[in-house]
Amino acid sequence: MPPVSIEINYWNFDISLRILLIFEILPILIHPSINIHKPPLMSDIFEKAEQTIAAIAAETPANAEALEAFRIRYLGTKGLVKSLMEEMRQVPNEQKRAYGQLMNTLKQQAEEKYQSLKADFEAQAESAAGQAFDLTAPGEPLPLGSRHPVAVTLNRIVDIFTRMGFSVADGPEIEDDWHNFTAMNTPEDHPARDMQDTFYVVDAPGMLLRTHTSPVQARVMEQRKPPIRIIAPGRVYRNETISTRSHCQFHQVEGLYIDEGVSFADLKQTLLYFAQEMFGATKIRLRPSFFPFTEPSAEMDIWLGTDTEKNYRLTKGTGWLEILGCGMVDPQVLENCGIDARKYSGFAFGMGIERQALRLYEIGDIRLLFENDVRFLRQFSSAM
Ligand code: 2U9
Repeated sequence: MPPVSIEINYWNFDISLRILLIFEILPILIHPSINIHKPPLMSDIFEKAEQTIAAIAAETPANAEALEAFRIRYLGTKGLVKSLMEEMRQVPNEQKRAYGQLMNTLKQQAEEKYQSLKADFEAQAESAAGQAFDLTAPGEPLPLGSRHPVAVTLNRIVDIFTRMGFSVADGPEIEDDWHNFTAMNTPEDHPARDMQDTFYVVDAPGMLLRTHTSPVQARVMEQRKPPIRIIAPGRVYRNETISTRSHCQFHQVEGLYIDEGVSFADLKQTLLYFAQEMFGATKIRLRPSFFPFTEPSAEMDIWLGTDTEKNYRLTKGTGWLEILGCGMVDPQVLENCGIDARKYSGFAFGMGIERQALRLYEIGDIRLLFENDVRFLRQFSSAM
C-alpha cells in the first residue's frame, strides 16, 4: 500500500480555529514566563536560592533608609524570600526537605541581618540625639507655685507672736474626747457640745476630729511646768453645713500664756500689740462673752472706723470689727491639765484663720480656700 501523506494547510482551517491559534495559543507558547516548552530545572531554583543567601551576606546597608530598602527587597510581602518560598510548589517531593532547609537559612539570615542592623542604627540615632543636647543651654522655666492665702495669713500671725516670745506647738488632728471636750470644761451633756458637733471615728469609740486646737495646749500643760507661752495653729473640724461663710474644716490659731501672776492686763496688752502689727489697728475693745474654758471671757474687736465704704460695710456701720475670742483660763481647766491653779494663772485666745484671710484679701467665698484651683491661688503669688 502506498504511504498516505496528510498535508496540514493552515488556510484549510476554519476561521474561528485560526483566530484561536493566533490570539490564544500562540501567545501562551511564546510568553517568556511560561515555560511550556522549557520546564524549570531544579538546579536553577536551588542555585537562585543560594545566590540570594550570598547576596544577603554581601549587603551592607549604610543607614536606616538603606536598611528599609533591604527589608522591602528581601523580607517584604513581595520580597525575594517570599517568592523563593513559593517555588516550593515546583520542587519534587524528594527534594522538598532540602529546599525547605535552604529556605530556613535564607529567611533566618535576612531576619538576623535586618534586626541587628536595626538595633545598631537605633543606638546610633540615640547617641546622636545625646550629642545634640546642649548642656550649656538655659533650662526650661519651671512654673513657680505660690503660698496659699491661709498659709500667708498664718505665717503673719505666727511671726507676730514669736516676736513676743511665744513658740509654736502642734498635736494630733484625731483626738480623744478628754482632751478635746472634757478637759476643756465641756463634759458630755454640756450644751456647748452642740455648737462644736464633729466627726467621730466609728472604729475607735471616744475618738473624734478635733473641733479646736485647745487639746494641743492641754497636752503641753500635762507635760510641762509653767511658764508656758505657746501658740497652736492647725486644722480643725466641725459638723457644719458648707456655705460661703462656713466649712466643715478650717484653721485656727490659739494661744496660751501661763505663769505666776498673769493678769487680764497682760492679755489686753498682748492682743493690742497683735492687732496693731496684724491690721495696723489703732485701738481695740473687749466685749464680755462666754467660753466654757475661760473666765472671764471676751470678744476682741479692732477699730476700723466708717470713713470708707468698705469699712462701713465690714463693720455694719459700727466702725468695730470682731477679730478673736479670749479670756483668763478657767482654774478648773488648769487643774484638769495638772497645773496648780492656786499658784498659776493664764490667758488664752483663739481665732479662725480663714476668716482673717477672707477679710485680708477680700475673698467672698470660704470654699475657694479649699478647692485648690490654681486660677484662684495664682492671684496670691506676690504674697509671702
Ligand atoms: C486652753 C484653755 C483655753 C482658747 C480660746 C477662744 C477664746 C475663741 C474661737 C475663735 C473663732 C474659735 O475659731 S473660732 O470659732 N475661739 O474664741 N479660744 S479662748 O482657749 C483656751 C485654749 C486652751 C488650755
